[in-house]
Amino acid sequence: MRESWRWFGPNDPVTLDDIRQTGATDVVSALHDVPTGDVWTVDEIRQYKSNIESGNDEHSPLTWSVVESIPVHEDVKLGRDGCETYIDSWITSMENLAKCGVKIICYNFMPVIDWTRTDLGYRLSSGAYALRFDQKKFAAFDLFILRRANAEADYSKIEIAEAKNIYSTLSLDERDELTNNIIAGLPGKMTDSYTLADFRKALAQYENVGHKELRANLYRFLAKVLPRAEALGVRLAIHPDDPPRDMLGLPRVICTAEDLDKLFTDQPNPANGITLCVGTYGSRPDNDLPAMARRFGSRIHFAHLRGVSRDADEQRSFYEANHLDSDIDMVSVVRELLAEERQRAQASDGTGNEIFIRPDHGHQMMDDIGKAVNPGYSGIGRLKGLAEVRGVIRALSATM
Ligand code: DNO
Repeated sequence: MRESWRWFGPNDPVTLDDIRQTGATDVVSALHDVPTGDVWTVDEIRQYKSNIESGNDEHSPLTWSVVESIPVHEDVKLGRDGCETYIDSWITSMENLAKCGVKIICYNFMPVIDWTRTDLGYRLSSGAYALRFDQKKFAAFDLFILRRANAEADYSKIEIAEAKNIYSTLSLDERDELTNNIIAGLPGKMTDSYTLADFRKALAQYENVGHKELRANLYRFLAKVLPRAEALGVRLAIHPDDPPRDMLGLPRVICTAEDLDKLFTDQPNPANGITLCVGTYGSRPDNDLPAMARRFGSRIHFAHLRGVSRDADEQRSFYEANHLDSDIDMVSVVRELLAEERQRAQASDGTGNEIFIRPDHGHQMMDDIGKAVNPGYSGIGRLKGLAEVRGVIRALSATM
């Protein structure tokens, strides 16, 4: 298992020196400043990589091993005429990364919005803060702030009444904050930031794009990208839609084991793989994470480890719980990943069999509190998650 850590670049308050102290050996990052659709040049990649790896002679070495993510242009998701140019640029970026030795690429295919939460400072009984997705608050945004056309059709009468009630209790600042969380996006998002008016326009573009069309557009993208990836030894790792279901009238197609079956049936190339984002898939009660880790083992090119705790009365709402204490059986997931690594080692020459994991999102706790951190990407909270998971890995490895 290779322990990696997401780094947002030189402005990340959690620095490369901090990462070294966590014991992680690999960095997960992206050229965040390159506009979506533009090529990542070899020079830019090399410079970024050498920045990450510059202290390696004197300190514990860090390697930029995983890209999270090369954004996919909205025109590709929409299947618009001319989107081939954006697919070609994506492929060129991938080729350039491969030239520099970065060969695991996470990406997603979520229309308009990337990962989404309603609360970025949800207070836990311990005093630490977590991220939360509250379905009722989200409905309040959709129905009464965004006022999306035909949104009522997606909610029951009771849900509309609850959303109205919540909306009326939110202060103006809270409404702004909720809006901002959803339309401006969260760190690492691979979509644009919008004003409310632009957001409505972006959603409207998908009027005639349903699941079938979005899937076809994803598969068309992959049919072009995968043969080149395979030739270069690059492994692609699609990130699931977070939360894993349709939202705001948009189709989402990487949410369940069934979605993954469809993906691999259509595009069986071995370079086609997934980011097993345990917390994302686990925010649906019908996703059995240890079973998914087993079933899609050979397709897991990257894993995000984090837990979620769903509300008892509304399973679509959740907060991000401790890495080991959540609705997800993390120990069993890790056991499956270790078993997969063993199998790979036996089947090959032993190289390239390790699975890259990273502690996904951490709580804001202790000295994280009051600091400007990227929501979900605190230093101490993630360190706690990594340390706990590392303990599980060591203990299981000793007995397997
Ligand atoms: C959130 C992340 C996402 C993820 C992208 C992958 O914490 O998991 O931003 O990086 O969706 O493309």
